[in-house]
Amino acid sequence: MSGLFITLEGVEGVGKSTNLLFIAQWLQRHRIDFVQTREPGGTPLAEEIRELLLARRNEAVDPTAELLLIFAARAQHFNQVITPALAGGRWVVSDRFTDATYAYQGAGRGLPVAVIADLEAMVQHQRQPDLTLYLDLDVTTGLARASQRGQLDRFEQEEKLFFERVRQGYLERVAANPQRFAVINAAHPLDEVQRQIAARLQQLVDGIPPKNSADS
Ligand code: Z5A
Repeated sequence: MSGLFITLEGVEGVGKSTNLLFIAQWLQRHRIDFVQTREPGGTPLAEEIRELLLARRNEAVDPTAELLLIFAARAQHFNQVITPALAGGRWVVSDRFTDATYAYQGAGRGLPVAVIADLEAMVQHQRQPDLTLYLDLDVTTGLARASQRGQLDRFEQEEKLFFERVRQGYLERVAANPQRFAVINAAHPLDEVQRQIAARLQQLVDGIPPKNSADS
């Protein structure tokens, strides 16, 4: 039996890394065999591409070059890690996946959705995550949380308006795919956020589709 594919999405500082740890512990407690991974990245080559993408540089990065690098990393990750794990019955939990491309390169950078959709079809065919946990938070709070970390990477240097567009892009993805997304209100205290995540995971185990409300 194929494993299930879970992705975690959201703008800067919503708490993806923090909650990925919680999800890993939840799956371990429920004796579910899983692979924890991330995008861009997840294989040695894809991690090298991640470094290229995140590095601050004097040369402006062309948005199309950025998009193609992201999908190059994704092709490697999808074919070398995600697909074999799922085929072997393991679950896959990924910190970001293609929804991030629609949000950052589509809504954020203004690249055409049709181009992203073509690359998506080429790389992952029809495969979509079984559940996407979208952590929603206002951009000001997210950036304030993220700013507690060290030096900003190339994406983190973007202006607030860029992240507002990204958040809007995510919300449009949620509206277009209500059967796949579970919206988690990341403004709540961490224990409440994790209570909501655990409830969604339990629904997935029980075969119940998400209801897509931020405060259930
Ligand atoms: N990118 C792209 O452009 N296109 C794509 O297709 C893909 C990615 C796949 C790297 O992603 C960049 O790649 C990303 C978009 C681009 N850049 N940006 N921006 P990343 O996921 O590795 O980087 P990130 O977005 O900066 O995520 P992060 O650094 O891992 O942040 P986070 O995981 O969302 O937050 P956190 O580190 O878990 O939490 C931040 C702080 O908030 C921390 O102190 C926590 O303790 C605190 N926190 C967390 N939850 C709470 C709650 N509920 N209350 C209070 N405080 C909290």
